[in-house]
Amino acid sequence: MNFELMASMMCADYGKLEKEVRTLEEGGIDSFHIDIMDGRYVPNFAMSLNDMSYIASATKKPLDVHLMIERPNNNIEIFLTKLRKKDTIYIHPEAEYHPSTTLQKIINAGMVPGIAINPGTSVENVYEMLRIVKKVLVMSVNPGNAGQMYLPYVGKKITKLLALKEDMDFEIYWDGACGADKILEFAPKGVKGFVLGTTLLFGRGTAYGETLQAIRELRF
Ligand code: S6P
Ligand code: MG
Repeated sequence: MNFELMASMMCADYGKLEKEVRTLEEGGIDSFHIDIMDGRYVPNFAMSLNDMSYIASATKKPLDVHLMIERPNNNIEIFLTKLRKKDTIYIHPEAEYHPSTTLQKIINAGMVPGIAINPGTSVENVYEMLRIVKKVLVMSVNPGNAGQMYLPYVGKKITKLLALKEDMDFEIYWDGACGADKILEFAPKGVKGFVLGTTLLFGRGTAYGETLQAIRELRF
């Protein structure tokens, strides 16, 4: 089955970041998920521009940059200049007065535009933006931290999005508390990719390559 696996780099070991990137790449990760948090839109700070730029320089794989910041339009040029064309930028529509303007800047820069949808945000609230973006990151935990519990009501929203994705031309990605059970259930339904954090990939005492291979060998 064809699906993508992304590593949530806020969960990595920063004492050996170079090795973390290399091992994940050799283990077959598809892209590096970069959570940027400003301490305002979410009650946490995570990943600096330096972290992001270092990882971009250390890998040829795409970066998947998830902006959990207020008014991303105020700072979007910083990201557009530091990232590569193959990279994705997700914004949270709730954090922006005019999210379509910010998304247009991402498109104009030749990068991949995405929105992240919070557990409490409805598909209807972001409906028009689904025509603009290429990727929709469905959050199955509230944004701000790794290691949280899955919120089961998010499953219904994914069903709604799956019904829209062909006509509106976007792909669906999963972010938060992703275990093998979620991949088994949602990859066959058409969810395109999964962000892996502490639930499945990091801090579990298993080599990344082994975990990634085990996921690829899941029987659907
Ligand atoms: C949460 C963030 C996510 C987490 C990821 C961690 O605000 O956007 O990308 O890093 O959910 O995975 P886990 O398995 O620890 O929940
Ligand atoms: Mg994220």
